[in-house]
Amino acid sequence: MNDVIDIAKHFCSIDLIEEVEPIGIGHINRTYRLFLKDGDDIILQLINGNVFSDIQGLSQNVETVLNHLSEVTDKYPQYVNTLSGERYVETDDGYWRAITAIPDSKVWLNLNGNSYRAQSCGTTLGEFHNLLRDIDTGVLKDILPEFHSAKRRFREFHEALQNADNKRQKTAYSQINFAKDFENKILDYSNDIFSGVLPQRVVHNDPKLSNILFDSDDEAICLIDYDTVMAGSVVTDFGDALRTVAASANEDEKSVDKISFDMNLYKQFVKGYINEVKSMLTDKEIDKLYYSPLYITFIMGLRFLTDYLNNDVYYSINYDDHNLVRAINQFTLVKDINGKLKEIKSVIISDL
Ligand code: GN1
Ligand code: MG
Repeated sequence: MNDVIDIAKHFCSIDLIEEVEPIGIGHINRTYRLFLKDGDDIILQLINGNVFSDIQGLSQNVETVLNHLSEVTDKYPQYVNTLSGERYVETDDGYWRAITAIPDSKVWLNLNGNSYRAQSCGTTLGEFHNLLRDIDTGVLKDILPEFHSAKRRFREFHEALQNADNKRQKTAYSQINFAKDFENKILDYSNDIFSGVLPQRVVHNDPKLSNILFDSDDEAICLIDYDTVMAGSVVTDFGDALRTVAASANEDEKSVDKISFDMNLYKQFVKGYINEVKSMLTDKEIDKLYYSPLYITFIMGLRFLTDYLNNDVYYSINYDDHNLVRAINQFTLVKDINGKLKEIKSVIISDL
């Protein structure tokens, strides 16, 4: 942990540091909590430079959003500059940056049917969209172009397929076919949401359940992990949150019979979300909401499958077939959502 303490010294006085603890379950960055004697703990992160090449743009986006939020609420963390006023510290390993920790908070990987928490997640995402509606999206850098575009993700999938070794192609045979079967439908929807008809807004782009902090009363406090905040459509955030909030099992679950889309959790989430954004959403956005949980879950499955075919170069893995397990998991959820689309649509209409 010595290397982390060496970095921590740039953000606070070394005498204040009580303990350093690795935290988080992110697939990409490395995260630590610095426990400080004054109680104002700090979250320190090493940014993965293979994924985030524009560190300047990334930190500018995060700072812009957190500064804006801190003007209107104290629920969100604040950006912590180094003691000499820099946004991050550069080392041989990459770039380190810090934000304040939210005291007495915790995360859930699965809601286990808890509908109160599901509604609170919806409220928190809606509030996030609402609180950021005044930011001019032009000031945010597009640091991960076409992040949720199916066009990009299918392009990468087909490239991976061409280069993948035979063994992995064979093992992933059914998932590859599943992806191809959905291709046209997914591309059509992607075209609809990214062709410029929907308003550009500030969106989170990774509002999964484990990026929502809760207090001890089961109330969601705020969203964390702002690295993917960019201009985009709130429609994809809606689906991305539900991908995990309404999933009966978490993203790494291997037993497919445990994986389904929980309609009750879905309904509660929608209630919370729509209540916050009712006056802000346009008819075109509302129209597109219902298909988004399927779309984003599919995109995530496709990305895991692509990484599996690429021999695991993007997401960190804990065992050999981890990315394939994740892809099977997400595609299982897609199948279940697909069968429930009619009801999914009717819930949104009844909440408006
Ligand atoms: C990645 O690193 P993490 O866990 O915050 C990914 C997201 C995916 C997510 C899947 C920059 O997020 O897009 O939704 O894994 N982030 C990036 O759990 O690719
Ligand atoms: Mg993330």
